[in-house]
Amino acid sequence: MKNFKGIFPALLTPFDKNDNVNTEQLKLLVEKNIEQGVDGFYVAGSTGEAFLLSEEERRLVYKTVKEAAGDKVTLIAHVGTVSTKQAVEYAKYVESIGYDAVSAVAPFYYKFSNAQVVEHYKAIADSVNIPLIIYNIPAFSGVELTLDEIAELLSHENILGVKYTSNDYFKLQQIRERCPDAIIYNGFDEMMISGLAMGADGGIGSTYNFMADKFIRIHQLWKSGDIKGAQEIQWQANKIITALCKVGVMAGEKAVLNLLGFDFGVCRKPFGELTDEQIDYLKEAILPLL
Ligand code: MN9
Repeated sequence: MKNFKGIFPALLTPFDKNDNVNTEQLKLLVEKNIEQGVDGFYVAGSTGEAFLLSEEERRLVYKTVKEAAGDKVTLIAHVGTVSTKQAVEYAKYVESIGYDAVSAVAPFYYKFSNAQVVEHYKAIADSVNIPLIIYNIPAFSGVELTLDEIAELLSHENILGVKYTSNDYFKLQQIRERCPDAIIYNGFDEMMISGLAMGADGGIGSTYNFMADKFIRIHQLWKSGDIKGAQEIQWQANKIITALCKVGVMAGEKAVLNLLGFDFGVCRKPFGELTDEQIDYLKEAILPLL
């Protein structure tokens, strides 16, 4: 089994002038991040605008990243959808093209019961031979599984861990204590060291797309016991994340990549395009800190 610990950019999806997935740019980003030393990628998640992609486009993103990364790093495909059937279809597809794991946000919109959400996860885990990582993001999904429910899922032989995107770090620590073997990813980049302090094994994050080096360093310093050093870089990264939050995180990240020479286009509607003033602001606020 591949290494699941460490730093995993949640890849953005580039769009070209005609609003089609720009596979060349996606490959370039994958290559650049591998050079920086990331441990793997989280593909077609929230950051990748998964819910704004057609089925065909999502499959194209999975395939493109696999082609670019080969077997060099660990690949986790986000296969989450509202429908269990559809999530299982994506899971089978990514398994067939060589992904190392699947992950899924809880099914949302219809306010399914937690018992239904648990069944959804088990159905995905049972459908493939690669492990499943639960994507816990209550602020977006509206689903808050209890500690007992998360622990029950993590006891399933094919459920490996949880991508934990929440401010409730007490709960992260409780998951760690109950499930010592689970892989736990910190989800909010701006609180990476909080996650590590409470027992996370690494992080999956959107800002890593263009500053994975900072998070690799935070993780290394943390592991070597240099907490002060890790904190210093976290604070630097947070100046950047503060600027991104002012304009919209994903739109801002694409704009930063464009300023760095990529051609990532803009986020899909209903996300809006940034104004020239916003892009100038990002240029001044972020580029000197990279
Ligand atoms: O889970 C990302 N969450 C979302 C990962 O995109 C909703 C994070 O990387 C955040 O984008 C980042 C900025 O708040 O921490």
